[in-house]
Amino acid sequence: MLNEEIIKCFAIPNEVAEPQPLKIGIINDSFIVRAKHAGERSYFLQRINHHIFRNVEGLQQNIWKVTNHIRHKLEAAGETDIDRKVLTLVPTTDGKLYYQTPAGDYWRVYVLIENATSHEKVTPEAAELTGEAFGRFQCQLADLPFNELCESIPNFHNIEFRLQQLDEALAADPKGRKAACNDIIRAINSRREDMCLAERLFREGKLPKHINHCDTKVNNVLFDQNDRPICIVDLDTVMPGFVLSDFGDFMRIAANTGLEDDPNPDNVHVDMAVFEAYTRGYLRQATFLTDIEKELLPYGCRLLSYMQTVRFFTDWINGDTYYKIQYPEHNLVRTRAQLRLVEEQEKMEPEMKRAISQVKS
Ligand code: GN1
Ligand code: MG
Repeated sequence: MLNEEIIKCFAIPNEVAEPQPLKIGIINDSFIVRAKHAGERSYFLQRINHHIFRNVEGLQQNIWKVTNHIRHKLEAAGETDIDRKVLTLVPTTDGKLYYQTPAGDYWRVYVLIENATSHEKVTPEAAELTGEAFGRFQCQLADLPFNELCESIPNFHNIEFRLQQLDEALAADPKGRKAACNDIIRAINSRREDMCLAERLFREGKLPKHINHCDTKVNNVLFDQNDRPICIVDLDTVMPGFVLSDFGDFMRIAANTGLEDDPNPDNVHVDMAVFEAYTRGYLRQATFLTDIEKELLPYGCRLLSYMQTVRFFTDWINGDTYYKIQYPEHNLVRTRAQLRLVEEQEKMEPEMKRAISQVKS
């Protein structure tokens, strides 16, 4: 089916031009659909990667619930320009949240947010505003019962499950890569118990779950022309989880002086300026946090770096079946860079705690 035929299946009231491909993201395919007449709405068409997101119905329901919930909050607060502050899904002509082609592909359409940009790197100033944006996002969703959403990728941020996947990979060792990785295996094993703390606290009823974004990278925030965050995007992984996930995943990427896949782990340190700035912005908005959630924020940083270490390492052992790689040892390099980040975050934990306590006072 041609993309211009697909777009006709959605309830778009105005005349639009042919979809044009956009080079963003590595999971879904995205297209921009411009209005034919000035002053009318343009749209954002996406093919959903249903190999990764197997429950497209559940995924789209999640996005629908979350965006409507936020929209109602913005309306109640008397905000203007709401279509720029929350994503708007456009249903199909028969009222569904996605269109499935006869060939079995899944498509969805959002209203395009005009005159907005995203950033890959973050300055402390931008980190503070981004912290506010994600804090506000979580706060807006804090009264939406977490079990109203499904896990669009089951056990996505469940470290016990990720360790089990690693154990299965190591037992099979399909590429014979295990023998050369004893140092990594030791480093992962020595931290297992500590890293499963959050899941244990949840089972004991001590740590709550909330709705999380689960992909809190800086490039998932749209900024306006004055470089102020306006809208959180990429809602595919919005699902129940610990607030630690969103805080920790942002810090994993942004409060790191090195790269996620830095070939030289010595470049990897915690960027405390970014950590402090994001924390300041985040805590200003995330007023719903319980004491234990606040206390565990530095732990959340380690947890997410550790989880990513385990996920990259599992993919290395499995023979690179999940993450796209740019060179043969990429997943091993990623694993070592993330493991170093865990070690650095362990060292900096007292500093992080101090920074958090200063924000509170
Ligand atoms: C994937 O594709 P991207 O960059 O949005 C992954 C995240 C990982 C990240 C590591 C659905 O995200 O969980 O943290 O790679 N997303 C999925 O770079 O697995
Ligand atoms: Mg993503």
